[in-house]
Amino acid sequence: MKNIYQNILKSVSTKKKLLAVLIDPDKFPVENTRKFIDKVNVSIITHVFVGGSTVEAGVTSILVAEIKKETTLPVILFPGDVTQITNHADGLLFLSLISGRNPDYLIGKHVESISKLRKTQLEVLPTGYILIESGRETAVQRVTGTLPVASAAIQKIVDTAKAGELLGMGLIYLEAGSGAVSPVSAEIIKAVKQELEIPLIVGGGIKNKLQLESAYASGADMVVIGTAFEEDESFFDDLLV
Ligand code: 1GP
Repeated sequence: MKNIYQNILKSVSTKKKLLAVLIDPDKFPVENTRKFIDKVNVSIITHVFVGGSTVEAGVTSILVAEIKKETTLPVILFPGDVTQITNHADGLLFLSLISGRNPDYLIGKHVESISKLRKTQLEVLPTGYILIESGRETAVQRVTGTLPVASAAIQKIVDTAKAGELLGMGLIYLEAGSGAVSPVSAEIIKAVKQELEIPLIVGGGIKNKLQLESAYASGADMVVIGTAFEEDESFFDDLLV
């Protein structure tokens, strides 16, 4: 039985901070899996996310199967599209882009995914996904055709997160976008956390331990980092258990 969400709740209640490494199948050579996951296994990383805005069909499935061979950490899909759903993973972030007003990414893709999801045992994690402006256009913005919320519009971000919670979502994800120049600000994280009962995920543009700790201190329960590991694997050395 999968219990990814229950374990996240347990961590939040015991104030254990969570860290997910994001692997983008579009950029990650599958032959590097063992070497990369060996480093993940001796770090403070608690979850492996796999996904990207644009990934060739079939590639995710092969990569996830390889990752599962190398780690006991939960592997969770963070899909940009329905084609990235694979039963090799443990769970799926069922993301609804609640900062945007594109019906495809609010509910359309979800309906499309059901015939595929029915054939899997994935634990589905309903997640309110909020894209926050971070200085330049992000892949999520481009692919979804939506605008991020202005980073100064803190009340709007808080209200969007709360609306997601009241709609029954189990997680809220504040996203600055992969490779963002600046991560989601401490002020935004604090304001959202204060209002939420459900766990808060923060990602995008976090490149060092200081930024990671700042996100945690502001109230992030889980942080997601992709680019910093892609660009320099020595970052793992700062995050040893
Ligand atoms: C992107 O939040 C994730 O969806 C991670 O972002 O690649 O900037 O770490 P980075």
